[in-house]
Amino acid sequence: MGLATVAVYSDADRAALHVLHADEAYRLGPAPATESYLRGDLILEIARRAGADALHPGYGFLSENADFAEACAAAGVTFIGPPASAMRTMGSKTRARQAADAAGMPRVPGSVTGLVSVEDAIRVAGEIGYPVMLKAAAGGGGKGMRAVASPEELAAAYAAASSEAERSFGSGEVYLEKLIERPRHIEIQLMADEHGACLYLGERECSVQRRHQKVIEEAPSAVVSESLRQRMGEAAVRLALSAGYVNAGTMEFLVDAADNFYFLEMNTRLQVEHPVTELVTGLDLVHMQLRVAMGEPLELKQEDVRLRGHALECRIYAEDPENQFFPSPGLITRLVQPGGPGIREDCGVYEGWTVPLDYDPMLSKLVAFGETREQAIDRMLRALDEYAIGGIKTNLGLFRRILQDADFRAARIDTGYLERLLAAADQAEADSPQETEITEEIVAIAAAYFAASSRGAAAPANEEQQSKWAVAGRREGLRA
Ligand code: MV4
Repeated sequence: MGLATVAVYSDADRAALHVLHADEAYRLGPAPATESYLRGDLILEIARRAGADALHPGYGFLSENADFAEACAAAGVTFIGPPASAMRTMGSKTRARQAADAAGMPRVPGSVTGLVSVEDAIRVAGEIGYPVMLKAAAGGGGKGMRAVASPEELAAAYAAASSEAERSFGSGEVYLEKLIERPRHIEIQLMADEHGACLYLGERECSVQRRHQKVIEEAPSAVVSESLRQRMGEAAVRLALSAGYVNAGTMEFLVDAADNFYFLEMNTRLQVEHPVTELVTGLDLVHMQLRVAMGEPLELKQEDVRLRGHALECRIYAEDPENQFFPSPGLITRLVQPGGPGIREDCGVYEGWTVPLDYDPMLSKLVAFGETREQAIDRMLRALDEYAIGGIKTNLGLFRRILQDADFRAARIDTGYLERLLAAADQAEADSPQETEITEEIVAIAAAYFAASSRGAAAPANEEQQSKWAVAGRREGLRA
């Protein structure tokens, strides 16, 4: 588009990759986000100094902050995102549930206003039936959430959820939902313009997660039929239009074993996992966001949106899988990045960069595309083999385990899948601990083996292939 870019950075990010890429960069303040990336006033002061026409809020930080969107408008800077009013409607889960009802969108049974007392909670839970889930109206991402199996547990859970919500979000408002067992987490990507058009751009399967952090996302979902996609997509478009939504957004759903779908909440920003949607739709979502923000109408019609192939994203983090996925920031001493057919890497780091401990330690998003889910998985495994990150601990090894797991390959996944896989691995380790000491002798044997195997043919994946190549090689050798 030929647009110049202006980056902002905190002291911890002085040499971050986004700063090196931008045309200009300005310091915000010290590392803590409250003194830098959450300072809307400083950000808008820089926008004014730099002469920026528009601002992309990215993910996290102020990206879903309606007051900030309004402050941008007041400063004459176009906020690349939805109107503040739509952000406010969706920011309150109870208001979003009321909007869902008004738009005929299926949602999880339960209350659509905050609970006023324990007695109120007991009454509502009795109506919808146990087990139930208490949730924070201002929440999202699992904070202030409590599953409750019986009326006896409800009073304590209500007090705990409400005080956690108060501490985390400054509002103790909680509401009740029926608990959906072993759900899948599936979300619909939307893009709306200022002229009343709204498209659904297919779904993403986000069930592979740990502690409410997504680990692998894919598009399309292996279990969503064309008919389910259309029903979810059309319901999502109806709700978005009724909320006055504009720009990119995502509606999250729980889908149960019988393919019932229930609206959960809406994310009023572009999401980390948007590349998998880009690969299967062939669309550039950020480009569309910019054009929509310039007031242009969407050129596409819904029937022009076609899904092709399959895409997966692995979220690569600086964390230690051997130590409860504890963050592992530090100096990246070596970085070998994969490439080739069907591989896209959206990376935020470089060799020689020190991953700061101040923020979420996501390093990179490795994305694989294939004509089929199986090809996308195999390409991802090949890319993971090529990938090397030195100096820090990463979760790269975890993806190999998941992508080789029979349940994952058969798409038998729900939101509890990864936690079960990790628990099974921990159990196997406890049953037969692998604590072989790496002695000098073992190192010598490994070195000798490596030298011997790399002199001959490298061990190929399958023996039949090996013999064919070996035969061809011997024939060439004899000819020479
Ligand atoms: C639920 C649920 C089951 N029943 N609501 C977790 C985060 C928040 N956004 C919604 N979450 C859930 N809500 C009802 N009524 C199960 C979850 C849930 C979950 C949802 C999406 C992705 C991963 C999850 C992991 C555990 C629980």
